[in-house]
Amino acid sequence: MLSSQDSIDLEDTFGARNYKPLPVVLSRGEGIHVWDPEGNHYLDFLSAYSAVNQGHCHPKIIKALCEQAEKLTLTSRAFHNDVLGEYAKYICEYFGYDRVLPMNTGVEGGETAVKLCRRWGYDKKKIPDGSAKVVFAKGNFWGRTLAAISSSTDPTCRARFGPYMPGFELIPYNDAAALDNALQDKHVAGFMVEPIQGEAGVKVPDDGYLKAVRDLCSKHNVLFIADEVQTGLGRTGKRLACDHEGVRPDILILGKALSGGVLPVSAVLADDDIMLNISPGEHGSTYGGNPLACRVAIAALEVLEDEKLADNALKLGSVFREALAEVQVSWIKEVRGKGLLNAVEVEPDAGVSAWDVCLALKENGLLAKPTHDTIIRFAPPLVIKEDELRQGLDIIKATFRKFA
Ligand code: IF1
Repeated sequence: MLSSQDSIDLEDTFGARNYKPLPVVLSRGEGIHVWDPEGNHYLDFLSAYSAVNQGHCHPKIIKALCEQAEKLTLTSRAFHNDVLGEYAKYICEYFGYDRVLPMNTGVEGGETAVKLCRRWGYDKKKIPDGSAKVVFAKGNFWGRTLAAISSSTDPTCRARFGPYMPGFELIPYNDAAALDNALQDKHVAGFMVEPIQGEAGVKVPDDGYLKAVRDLCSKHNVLFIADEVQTGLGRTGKRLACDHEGVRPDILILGKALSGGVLPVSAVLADDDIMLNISPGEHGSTYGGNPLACRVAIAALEVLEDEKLADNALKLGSVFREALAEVQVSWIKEVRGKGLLNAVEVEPDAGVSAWDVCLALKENGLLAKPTHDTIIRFAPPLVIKEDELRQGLDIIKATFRKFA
């Protein structure tokens, strides 16, 4: 087995330099635990950005993967396979939609949602062909494709990749009045929004915002597209983050933990009135709906339900935030989040770097990563037990105090 340094050196020599990872190499994962090649243990408090909600290498999901992998992995959609129909029924009944369009990565889910939305705009809302608009919230992140970065307000994601996709409009997040105003435009087909903005730094909107989004989209005959790629599947303490306000999006985008971190699986769910405007041959992907992904996704969704992971996230999320609220260090600006999607914001001029804090956390056996320089996201797998969470909190508090 390669040493940590060997792995880092090889990556640095032969890999693109599109990331700056924390200086840690992971070689084994189980539940909330990960180890480096030298056998050093860490608590994973990032969960691959909420793709490993079920914990690393969950036995039931791995079993489903291995059994299917020995039978049939990919047929393409040129032919049927004997798993997609079963999966489609399962996930549609699980979330209460008429139909699912299976894709692979989260951003493909977003692209699919925008295409479905524009097509519905032309076919059902009678927007003149080629002039549909989709509204997004400033601070959004839904991936790295040219369409996704066209709606981005983050220069790191967007700069010097133009020209950009036309027909995208931006309004402030968590601002119902701005949304009401934007939706007056009859060419607007949809509003795509994260119920909690993950990459922006776990930005939790005011209670009632999602309800306002739902009502305003209905009022203006605009599709409410919920990007639940990061917030969905139990992460915020409910099956979907939209469930906190009991709102039902017209288009639901899932990804990440839909496969329990085993392979890329994403899905777009919608009712017939939206989904059936795309006819055969008008959209798809080689791997979309492959039998391996479908088997894994069924197992991943079953685990969420069987192990009541959303309830666990709701309960332990409160424990986490209450414990951190007691930590008396001057440089903490705010502790915020919902369920087990939480963040600590560092006072910008406190002279404490979130990166240095994360380095120290790693030295103390806990993995987290900063976003936007001053925000440390904490998102352990939802299978974490209270005593394990308190172990993590002990590490976090002790590390934070070193920066007091
Ligand atoms: C990276 C960020 C998180 C997402 C939401 C769609 C997607 C993502 C809400 C696209 C993906 C990932 C991308 C990954 C790191 C991670 C991330 F830091 F980039 F922004 F989670 F916050 N919608 N987020 O969060 O899904 O195509 O990646 O499967 O690009 O570094 P994807």
